[in-house]
Amino acid sequence: MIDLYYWPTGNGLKIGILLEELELEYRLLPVNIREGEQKQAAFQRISANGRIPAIVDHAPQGLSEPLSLFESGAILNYLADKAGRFLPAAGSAERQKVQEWLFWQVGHITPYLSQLQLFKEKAPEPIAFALDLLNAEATRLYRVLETRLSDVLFVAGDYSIADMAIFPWIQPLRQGQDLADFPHIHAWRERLKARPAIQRAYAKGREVAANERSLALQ
Ligand SMILES: N[C@@H](CCC(=O)N[C@@H](CS)C(=O)NCC(=O)O)C(=O)O
Repeated sequence: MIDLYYWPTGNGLKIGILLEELELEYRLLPVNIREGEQKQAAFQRISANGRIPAIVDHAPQGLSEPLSLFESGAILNYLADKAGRFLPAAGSAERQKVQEWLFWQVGHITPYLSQLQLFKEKAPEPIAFALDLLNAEATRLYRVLETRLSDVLFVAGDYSIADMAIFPWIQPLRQGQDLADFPHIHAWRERLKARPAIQRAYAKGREVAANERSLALQ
């Protein structure tokens, strides 16, 4: 059994998608980050950085004690390896491609797009310097993804945890982007939206907090 400490944001949804794709048995444990529950000591014993998502695997292979993990990239890698799906075998070039795009998502997409959303949606007054910089970076990142998807159907070739990490963060309306300018991203996104596992993950997210903006698929 896997416990998923979760809120339906971009980073939470990534793990929900993978667990649904893998059809592993898991328990969704909401951590209401809008009410500050991520600051509670009990949660921070599992997630030292005080952020969702985090997991506890109560039956880790080859270990006698439960294993807890935080950081969405580490969790995606761990679960995909545990199930032997959506992440090619160690030592293969295909695995390195998944890692390349997964690290790109964790290192660029989440930090810049989350800051853009923060400055657009939460700043008490518009700060032109930050908005210009972050809008330009968002467009640049969309171009990187568009160029890649003009060559391949999924970012690392086959559908993988890298697509699952990127998908919840592509919210064009919210991020001031027009997918008419990015037809390959549009087609990739429609392919992913049609996957039953992704639909189930979003439905579970809506049961937890229907108004979370990351759940909007426009
Ligand atoms: N690098 C982390 C980022 C996690 C993260 O930023 N989580 C957000 C929700 S998407 C959070 O817990 N925010 C609560 C807060 O800012 O206090 C990961 O990939 O897991």
